[in-house]
Amino acid sequence: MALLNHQLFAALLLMEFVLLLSAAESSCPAYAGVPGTPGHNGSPGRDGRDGFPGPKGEKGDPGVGAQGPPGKLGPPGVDGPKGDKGNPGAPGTALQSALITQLQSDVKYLTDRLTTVEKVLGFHLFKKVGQKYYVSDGLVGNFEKAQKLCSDAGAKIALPRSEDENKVLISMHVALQSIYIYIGATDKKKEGHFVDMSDQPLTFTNWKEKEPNDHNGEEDCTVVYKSGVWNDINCNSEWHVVCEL
Ligand SMILES: [Ca+2]
Ligand SMILES: [Ca+2]
Repeated sequence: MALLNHQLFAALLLMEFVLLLSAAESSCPAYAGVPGTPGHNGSPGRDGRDGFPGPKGEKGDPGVGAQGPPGKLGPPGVDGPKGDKGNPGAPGTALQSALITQLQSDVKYLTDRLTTVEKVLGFHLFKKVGQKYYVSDGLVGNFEKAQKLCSDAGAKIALPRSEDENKVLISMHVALQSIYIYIGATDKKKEGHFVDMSDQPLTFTNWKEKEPNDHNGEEDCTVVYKSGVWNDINCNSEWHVVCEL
């Protein structure tokens, strides 16, 4: 019975559908009716699946980073070749030239004095008077030997040029225990005309009374006594040798 009702209901529903369809297909226009109000927005749908990877993008601009700390010191380089000689310097001022000349003079003076002092220190006995040194090794000889001993030492045979120098030479007698000391004055070239070893006239003399007397015509050399007075004497006699620097 229920199945029959159901079939009947379906048949009626089909007839109504056919009638509606034929009405729609007829030439007679039908009234459209008033549109209904829009319905409410529905709830958001579910998230879609991930899409496929897009194309590769363009290369970006260079980045601008902060400068890093300085690196470690590298190993030393190899010495380069020697440079060319420089140009001559500008001429010095007059003051500089004067200063250089003075310094050169001072250096020469000091060098000469040092050379003298080194020679002095080569002798056992020496005494200083002014800028002069009297030196001796206590040797004895004739005048020719006396000259050679002194010249071999880069010195000259002693010759006092002043009272002070004569006094200091006398003081050598005490140390040498000598009677006479040869001094560099002779009249070999011209009798009675005593000169120094450079043939220059003597600027200081201290002859003993009645000397020089050229005793027996054989006295052309000179010695100094302990008292400081001078006497002409035979050049072959042997006396103490004192040199001067
Ligand atoms: Ca003489
Ligand atoms: Ca004499």
